[in-house]
Amino acid sequence: MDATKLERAVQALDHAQLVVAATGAGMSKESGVPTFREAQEGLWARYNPEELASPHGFRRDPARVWGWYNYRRGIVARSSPHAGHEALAKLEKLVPQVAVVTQNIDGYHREAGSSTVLELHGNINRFKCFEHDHPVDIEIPLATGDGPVEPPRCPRCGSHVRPDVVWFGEMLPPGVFERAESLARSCDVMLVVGTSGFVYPAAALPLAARVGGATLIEVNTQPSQLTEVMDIFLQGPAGDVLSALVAGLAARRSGSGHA
Ligand code: BV8
Repeated sequence: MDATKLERAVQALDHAQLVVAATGAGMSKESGVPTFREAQEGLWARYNPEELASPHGFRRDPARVWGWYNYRRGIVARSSPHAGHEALAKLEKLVPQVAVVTQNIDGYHREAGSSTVLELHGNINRFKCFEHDHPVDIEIPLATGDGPVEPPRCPRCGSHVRPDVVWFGEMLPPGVFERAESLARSCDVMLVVGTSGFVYPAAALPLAARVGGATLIEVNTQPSQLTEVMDIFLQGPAGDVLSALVAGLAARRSGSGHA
């Protein structure tokens, strides 16, 4: 990791009132959760993820899609947030306001202690019914295999239960993106962590931050679709880089005697 770039990033954080961390699947990779496109391991290698994560994919074969989410839910349940999630939670003690805007559905940011988390694409551990979005509060046994599983039925209307996540072609939860966009436009620093920048409207948030005059800092193991609009690109895994950023800021503060 480039020490000069890291120092520049720490300086930007040191002067920030509001920091927004925009995170994607790469944020959870070191927790052992495969990134979205890599989730196609084994049985899932032959399906297009945008096919599985879609209403028509579910309508066409509810058991295959439900089984895929069971398999992913099992991975999430058997793992936990890593040092990078914890670093973002710690950042709240060093910066007046921190908001996490995540594309991830694993709930790890809240679990690690972040207090303001916007889940743009929902949560894999929340359920609703397919036909009427009735919230469905059920305990789902953790998947043992990764094959198709017939989804349960809504107790109110009898339609299939589905994960309460945003599928391709579906609108984001009302108000969530608008709030994320307004935070992006007014933040001083946006950390863009572990996202390839392919999926909209999430990928538009760094552009909104840029328009708002924020310093854009990307943390990724490789360049993404967004790297060219970044002010600073810190190449490396989220856990290492975010931990180094927050440690650098804490050291700067204790060294200079700031509170
Ligand atoms: C919508 C929940 C209005 C489900 C997800 C043509 C052009 C532009 C847009 C569109 C288009 N056609 C259709 C659209 C809209 C579409 C879209 O963007 N499609 C893309 C494919 C072009 N968007 C939608 O449909 C959205 N809704 O627009 O509503 C509307 C309504 C009707 C009709 C039209 C429009 C809804 C999108 C939400 C879909 N749901 N997730 C689930 O998870 O199962 S998306 C899902 O995939 C994730 O949530 C995430 O958003 C995305 C994966 O992207 P990333 O998170 O970036 O992950 P990825 O694997 O791609 O990259 C990982 C990155 O991490 C890499 O850069 C890698 O280098 C890095 N990395 C790896 N290891 C590490 C690391 N970085 C740091 N540390 C590491 N250790």
